[in-house]
Amino acid sequence: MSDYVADFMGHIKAKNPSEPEFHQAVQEVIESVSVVLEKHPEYRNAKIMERISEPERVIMFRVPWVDDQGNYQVNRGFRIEMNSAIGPYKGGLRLHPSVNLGILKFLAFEQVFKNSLTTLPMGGGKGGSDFDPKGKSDNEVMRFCQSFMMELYRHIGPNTDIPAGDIGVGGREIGYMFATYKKIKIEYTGILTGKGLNWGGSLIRPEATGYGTVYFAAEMLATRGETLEGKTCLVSGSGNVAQYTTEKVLDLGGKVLTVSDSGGYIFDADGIDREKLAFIMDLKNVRRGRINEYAEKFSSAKYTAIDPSADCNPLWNHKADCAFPSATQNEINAKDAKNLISNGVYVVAEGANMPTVPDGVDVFLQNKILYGPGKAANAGGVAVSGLEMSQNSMRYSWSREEVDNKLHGIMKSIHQSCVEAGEKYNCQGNYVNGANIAGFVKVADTMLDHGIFG
Ligand code: NDP
Ligand code: 2IT
Repeated sequence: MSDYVADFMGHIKAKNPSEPEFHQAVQEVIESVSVVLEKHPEYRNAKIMERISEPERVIMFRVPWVDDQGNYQVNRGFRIEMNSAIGPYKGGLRLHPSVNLGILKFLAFEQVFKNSLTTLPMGGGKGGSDFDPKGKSDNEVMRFCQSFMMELYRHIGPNTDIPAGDIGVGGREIGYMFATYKKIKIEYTGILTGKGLNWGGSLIRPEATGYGTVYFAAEMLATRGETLEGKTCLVSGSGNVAQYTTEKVLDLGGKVLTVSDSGGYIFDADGIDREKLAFIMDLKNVRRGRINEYAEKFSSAKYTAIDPSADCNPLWNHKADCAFPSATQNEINAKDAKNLISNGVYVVAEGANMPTVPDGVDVFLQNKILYGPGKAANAGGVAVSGLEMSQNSMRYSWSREEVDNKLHGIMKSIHQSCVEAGEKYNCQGNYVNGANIAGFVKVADTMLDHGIFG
């Protein structure tokens, strides 16, 4: 089997050059599911891994727009329609200067397994652009979003492909894109999730990823008879996922010591309370400022700039019980992972997608900590997107409590699926293998049912 895995990865790398993040995501899955492939030759005979790692469709397009000075600008837009075996393509849109084909392919690939774990009928996709929303006016963001949707509208639909938010895409961008689609198609329909409450959005969708990640951490802790009460937590990022992770940690009696942005992080020895969290939400969502302002406002906090070229990130070098990486991919390297362990961290729940490099994952697994990988731990966001789609189809909306209960139930079920897959394939306690195997089997069985076009 190790020959098969090596040959398979050689082929992936040759066929998808210069896409290291995609290689990384595929490598993790093939390593996890190799035991399943060994036991079930039908998956290998039907070339499931070869097919699942090839996007069904990749759309790449020019996004021209005019800035506030009247200058023409051009960005590159993408939508990766990765896999539609179990439902229409579903996944977010990322607007960040680092966006490229390989990064979106890794995200779309992860999304296939994540969406499968949610129990809801959603295939996997991802899209976005190398447009940088930082420093842009609302009007510039609107013109960009309109131009982006003027191409994307041809490829999406409520039963075809339903994008949502990710880094750099929140309620504002979804609003501009939704209105553009409606204007072109003369159709009021759920083609995006993360919509505003007045126009088809679901309660709890903004909160869902962060809340879900904390629910997942609580489930992992429950396997050791523990709760989040009194636990100290390190959170990275200060966007959507970090904010609602912080809120739910507070709800469950924990204490968040850090948040960050791409410039640096703050350490608040007293913990981020609700008033301070409200300050962060206003700073990041309304004023769109930098996190160093937090330390200027609250004397209990210290700001430290992060040097991306340094060999480790000082945020991960503080005494704590739990870590919730909630910024971006590969933000925890092997040294950071060792620092976390030596500082007493024994719960890592990934709000971000693939925030830990493979050597860092090995450190967590070797130390047998409670490590919840992103595709399981952060699936609450897309799960509530799925619930938003259900509500749109019914022309109805559920209460906050109803959606939160469903989210909580889904996170428990994802945790249970990971545990059961781990037990079945003799890797108890390994949530990486558990999540990859459980997510894979449902999609793979469907692809078998559908034959060569599956
Ligand atoms: P936001 O845009 O709301 O916030 C992103 C945060 O991460 C910001 O604080 C940002 O800092 C920081 N960040 C982004 N890129 C980098 C980078 N290259 N280096 C350092 N810091 C960075 O995004 P979200 O909170 O929505 O997303 C965060 C993570 O969670 C991503 O990995 C995303 O894929 C994942 N995720 C999101 C879901 C959702 O529903 N939104 C669902 C599941 C996963 P700055 O402002 O300085 O750029
Ligand atoms: O990575 C993710 O799961 C998301 N960005 C959310 C996708 C969605 O369709 O809600």
